[in-house]
Amino acid sequence: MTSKPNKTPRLGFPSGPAGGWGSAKSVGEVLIREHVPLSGPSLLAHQNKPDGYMCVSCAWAKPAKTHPLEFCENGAKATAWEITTRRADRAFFDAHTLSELEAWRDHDLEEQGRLTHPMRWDPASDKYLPVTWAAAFEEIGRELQAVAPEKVEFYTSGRASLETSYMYQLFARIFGSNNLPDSSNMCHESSSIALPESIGASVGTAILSDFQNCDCIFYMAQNVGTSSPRMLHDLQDAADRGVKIVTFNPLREPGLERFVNPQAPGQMLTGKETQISSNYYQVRLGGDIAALFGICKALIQADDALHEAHVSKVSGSDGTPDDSNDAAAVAFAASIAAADKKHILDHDFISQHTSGFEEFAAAARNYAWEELERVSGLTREQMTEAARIYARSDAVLMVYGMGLTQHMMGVQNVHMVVNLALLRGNIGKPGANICAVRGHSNVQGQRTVGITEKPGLVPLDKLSELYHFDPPRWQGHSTVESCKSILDGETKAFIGLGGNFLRAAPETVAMEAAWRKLRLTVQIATKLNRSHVVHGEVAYLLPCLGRIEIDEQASGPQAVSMESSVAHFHGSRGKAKPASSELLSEPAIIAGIAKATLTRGNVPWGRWVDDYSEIRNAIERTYPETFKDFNKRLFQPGGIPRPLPARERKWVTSNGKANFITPDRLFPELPTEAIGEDVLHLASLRSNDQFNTTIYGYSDRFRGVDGTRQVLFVNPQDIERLGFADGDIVDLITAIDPETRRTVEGFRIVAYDIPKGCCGAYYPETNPLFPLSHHSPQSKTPSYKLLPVRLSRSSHVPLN
Ligand SMILES: Nc1nc2c(c(=O)[nH]1)N[C@H]1C(S)=C(S)[C@@H](COP(=O)(O)OP(=O)(O)OC[C@H]3O[C@@H](n4cnc5c(=O)[nH]c(N)nc54)[C@H](O)[C@@H]3O)O[C@H]1N2
Ligand SMILES: Nc1nc2c(c(=O)[nH]1)N[C@H]1C(S)=C(S)[C@@H](COP(=O)(O)OP(=O)(O)OC[C@H]3O[C@@H](n4cnc5c(=O)[nH]c(N)nc54)[C@H](O)[C@@H]3O)O[C@H]1N2
Ligand SMILES: [Mo]
Repeated sequence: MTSKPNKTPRLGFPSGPAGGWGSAKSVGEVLIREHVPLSGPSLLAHQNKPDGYMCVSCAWAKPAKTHPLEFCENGAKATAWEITTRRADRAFFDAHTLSELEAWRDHDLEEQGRLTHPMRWDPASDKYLPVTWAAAFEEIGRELQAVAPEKVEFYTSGRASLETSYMYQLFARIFGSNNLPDSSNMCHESSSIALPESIGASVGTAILSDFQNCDCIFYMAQNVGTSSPRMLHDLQDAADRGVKIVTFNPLREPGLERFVNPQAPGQMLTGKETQISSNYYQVRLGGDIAALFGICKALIQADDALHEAHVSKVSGSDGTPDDSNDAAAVAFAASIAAADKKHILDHDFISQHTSGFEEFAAAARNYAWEELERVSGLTREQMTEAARIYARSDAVLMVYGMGLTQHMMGVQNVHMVVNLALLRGNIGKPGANICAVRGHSNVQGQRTVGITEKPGLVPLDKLSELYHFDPPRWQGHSTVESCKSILDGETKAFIGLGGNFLRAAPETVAMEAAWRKLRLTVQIATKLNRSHVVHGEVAYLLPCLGRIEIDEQASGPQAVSMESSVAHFHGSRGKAKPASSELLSEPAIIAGIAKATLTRGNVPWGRWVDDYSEIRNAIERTYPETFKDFNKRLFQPGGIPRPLPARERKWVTSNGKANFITPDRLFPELPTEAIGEDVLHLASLRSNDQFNTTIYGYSDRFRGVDGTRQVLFVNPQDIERLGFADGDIVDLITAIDPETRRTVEGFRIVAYDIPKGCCGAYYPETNPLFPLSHHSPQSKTPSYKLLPVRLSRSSHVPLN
């Protein structure tokens, strides 16, 4: 299986546009690859439709007026991956020991297909053997009862439904633990910290109609063609209306440049492409704070110039600018005035709604252009050009993704996005808002119903009143903290509701060693992955229904719900026959474990499983405003909008204002050993043929890579400077904390259009390089988009 030879890698072929025939071909191939029966394509017609099922891939908005087919290439891949006819069944687990499976690649493990039956690891044979659900619940309950609550981690990956998530956090809290780390800790946590401080919202404020009402989009650090392809429709419509799409991304990402709508026959036949990005700025990794400061500086200086000209006119002088305002700012101001815009900064908005402007403006004025150029990798002209586009636009939408959040200064990155928006009142009016593009299909919603390690974000008193227990008030573990606790040997038990924790988290090598020492690992999953194969002393693998499958309970087929990236709740009804008759739903599994474990609380676990509308009633009782008439509105076309005060310019911050928050530096402080001519900054990236740690295949057609994932994208001048050639095989070595040698081996250098000093390679292959300590101190989000590394010529053959 693992020895399956790969075809010779193809690298550097010209990539087509996003969408188009490449996408259609890819959908076809994946349906065949996953042995999806002919009913597969008709199933896809229900994807993201009211009364259909919500895609298991990304969290992008589901419009009220749907396209005939409301799915994309990667949504179809995710669906095929779930409804595959392949099975990791009894025969499979009978044939392989776990030690043997440890040598398998991520792709090969999941490629075995859906898990079919509950299993327990048997130490004698080193195999997962079948167990009954009752026996599994009974032993897990007994094991949990023997551990102190703070020594258990209740992890979730962001696709579990609102119903499942609500039950899960309640179970953890009644058990006595706030250790509810989730994938969001590695993802948009920097937004969850920054946005409340800046605008008093825990999530982005944009909704779908903002794409129709904006006249400019700042598109930062998100790879739409791969990560949320359905958004390309919204971007295409905007571009067709003449909206400027100003992109900031170190890599030249073809998916951000051109798009052919695969669902528009006319466009497919004529090959008509829409240019997505009107301006493309290849900022350095981690250079966004400097770039945004540069744009703000250009705006503030021009505003100063305009103001001075005005003051001198009133005071009767000749209006010549003084030394503090140079000619460029005056020219900028004049061009904006000529474009008939009344002002450069929206001073009315700033004085009425914000706090902290003077300090921020002073910082922007003080930074020297040379410094902003050096750190951002952009020229002053580029930053000024972006500022000019910004100042000429009346409603600017700020869209961003992981390239901003997964940084040491991820929180400050998000503060800067808001600072720029506040300068011209670009929050809380049609077309002007913050769009934090979420990853997993319900990662935003999980937080909304209490999956969080921070007790302050949960209505604990309400839970206590409803379920008669005393909730723990201590601060629980985030993902990074749970890793630390596992590494320290403090944590004894890990419950994983989805995800592939060992591959998604940093510090892979030490984590795997510590993982094996856990007393109990329980994994609730659909497919086999590394976090199941490496396991604790007592280990369970519990297979669950996927969202696309029919979930039949005592009261009939059930629906579940999730929250999209634009804060709308949607119902979802499975349509496919379950992969096996032995699967349980996630709510049923949680209820099973909870009943076997808990001795307190008065939760009607059984009744909830019989009828999920009862869980929704409980959610509504807990959060009456957010989930008003939840059951009644579940399938409302376009979803149920979640109340977002910041959209109405109501700032739920400590001072009741929207806050300019000034970062105290432009770039993270790196230790001296990580600075040097031979050091490159590495970003870990997703290919177009993966969903997180799920590797569908070995093709990244946008970036011109096929047949391999062991590649390192490097600037051609760096390749030469460092004494390598395109195609050379190198090992990567982490440059920080060199006492611990962290390395990954056998990566093929690919010359790529990326700024000098930066490089990129795929996740999770690069995760062994990331030290656990290398994260944002505020959000604890790992700095997955900037790690200093050194390259060394390799004696290893690339794995694939
Ligand atoms: N097909 C597919 N879809 C997915 C996923 C998947 O793996 N596959 N994962 C889902 C999940 S959980 C998430 S969180 C999202 C992730 O979706 P994205 O937010 O798109 O995340 P990435 O693809 O990791 O990286 C985003 C982009 O950031 C750029 N970048 C890196 N560093 C910087 C920087 O310092 N500054 C700037 N300006 N840009 C930078 C990279 O070049 C890349 O284009 O997608 C979701 N959807
Ligand atoms: N270096 C680096 N590391 C990263 C990132 C990065 O950009 N760079 N990104 C981070 C981000 S943003 C994220 S969100 C994480 C996510 O990383 P992952 O943990 O990979 O997230 P998932 O895609 O949820 O996990 C896949 C597994 O979920 C299980 N699964 C699939 N569907 C279901 C279901 O319906 N129910 C259940 N119970 N299980 C299911 C399957 O068994 C599958 O193996 O990775 C993070 N790690
Ligand atoms: Mo994510």
